[in-house]
Amino acid sequence: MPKAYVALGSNLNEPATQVKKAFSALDELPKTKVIKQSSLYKTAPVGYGDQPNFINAVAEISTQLDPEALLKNLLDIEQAFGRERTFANAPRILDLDLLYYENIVRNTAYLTLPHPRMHLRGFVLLPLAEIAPNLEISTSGEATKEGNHTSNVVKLAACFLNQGIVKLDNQNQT
Ligand code: PH2
Ligand code: MG
Ligand code: MG
Repeated sequence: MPKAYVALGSNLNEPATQVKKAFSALDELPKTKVIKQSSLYKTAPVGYGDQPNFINAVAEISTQLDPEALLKNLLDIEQAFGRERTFANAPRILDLDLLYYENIVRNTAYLTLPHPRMHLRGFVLLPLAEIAPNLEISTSGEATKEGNHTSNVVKLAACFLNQGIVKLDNQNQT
């Protein structure tokens, strides 16, 4: 079955609880199973800084949904959790971003694959490196035929150590 990676993020209404519930919601999607889940990470907000810290994590799933159907299902889960869309990078109950789906490249208005900014985000790279250390990801923004540079996710994650990202252990999951 095709393999995909999904980034989870929350910084409202007990974020750790939201992210744990979201792993279960992913596992309950049709034709989809969660294969691996990263630890939870407490992360400082990136972009719009005046908001609470986030809990971030990454899931590896296997799915028979095509990428567009999977994205639609992720957006439906966000809605079911009560996500309200106000402004870009606003605080949120749940954000589910489709990072990577097999080796599929998409550049449509609805979906860009691989996710064009994941190589710039420590809150994605550290949990991703934990569960998929051998993954090579595009670092050229958009994966085009020419100039598609890739780099190993562990090497990329190393650039973001000591930047306000704390891996939570099993005793300390908030
Ligand atoms: N998501 C954003 C913008 N900034 N910062 C952190 N720490 N975690 C996120 O999930 C996050 C963010 C846009 O989706
Ligand atoms: Mg996001
Ligand atoms: Mg999103």
